[in-house]
Amino acid sequence: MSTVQVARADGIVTLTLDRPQALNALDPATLAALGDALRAVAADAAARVVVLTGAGEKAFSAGADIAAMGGMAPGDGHAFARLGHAVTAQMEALPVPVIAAVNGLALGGGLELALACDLVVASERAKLGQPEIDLGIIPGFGGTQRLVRRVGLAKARDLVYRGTPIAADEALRIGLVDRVVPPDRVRAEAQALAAELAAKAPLALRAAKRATAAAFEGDPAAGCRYEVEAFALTFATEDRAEGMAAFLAKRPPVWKGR
Ligand code: CO8
Repeated sequence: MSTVQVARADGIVTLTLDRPQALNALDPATLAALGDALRAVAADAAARVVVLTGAGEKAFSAGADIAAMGGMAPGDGHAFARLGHAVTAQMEALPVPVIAAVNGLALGGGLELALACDLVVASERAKLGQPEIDLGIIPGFGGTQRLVRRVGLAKARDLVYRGTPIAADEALRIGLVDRVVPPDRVRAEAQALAAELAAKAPLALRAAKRATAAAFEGDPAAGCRYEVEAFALTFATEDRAEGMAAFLAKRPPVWKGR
C-alpha cells in the first residue's frame, strides 16, 4: 500500500504523506511514491493546484527516516539525498502551484518539502525546524539553499546551526510560513486557498509561477526580461481577452484555459 495518498477534486490534487505511526517520516519508498504522484500531476492537464499535507494530527513530516538512514553507507546517503533533491525539484518545476498544509511537525526533510512549496499554511501547533545538526548531519533535501532564500542568511543559520525548532507564530513572523490557523482549520484553509487559485485563469497562473521562479534563476535583469516574455504570452490567450472584456462588462470572467 502506498504511503502517499492521492485525491482529486475540482482541479485540486491533494497529496497526503501517510505514515502517521512514524510521524510521516520520509523513507525512500515514500519519496519515490511522492515523485510518482508529482509526475502524474505534471501530465494532468486538468490539475490546477496541488495541496501537500501529512496524515494524522501530529505531523506534516518529522523528516527523513532516521531508521532507514541508519543503515546507509555514504553512497546510499548520496543516492538518498539525490532522490530528495529530485522530488523537491519536481515540486518547483510543476506548472501549477503547490500549497503545503503543515498540520503539525515539519522537521528536517519535512520542512524541506514545505520549502519547495509555493505557499505554506500552518497549524498554530506546528513546530518547524532543521534538527539535522543534532544527528551529526546537515539538511540534505535542499534546505540550506531554500531556507536561506526564504528567511535570509542569519535566520536560516540560526535554524540550521542550533537545530532548535520554532513555533508557528515565530515562523510566520520570519516569513517561513504564510498563514497560521487553528489546528482544526489548517486543511480547510489550504483547500480554500487552493480553490481560490484553481478559479484563476489557468494559463496566467502557470505563467505567474514560472515568472516568479525566474527571480531566483539569474540576475534581476534576466528575470525582468523573462517577465516581459511571460506577460506578452498571456496577451496571446483567449482568457486575457475574456478577463478584460468581463471587467469592462462588469461580469465575472469565464476561464477556458486557452
Ligand atoms: N525517522 C524515522 N522515524 C521517526 C522519525 C524520523 N525522522 N521521527 C519520528 N519517528 C518515529 C519514532 O521513532 C517513533 O516510532 P516508534 O513509535 O516505533 O518508536 C514514532 O515516530 C513517534 O515518534 P516519538 O515517539 O519520538 O514521538 P515524540 O512525540 O516523543 O517526539 C519528535 C516527536 C520530537 C519529532 C521526535 O520523534 C524526533 O525528534 N524525531 C526526529 C526528528 C528529526 O531529527 N528529523 C530530522 C531527520 S534528518 C533529515 O530530515 C535530513 C533530511 C536530509 C537527508 C539527506 C539524506 C542524506
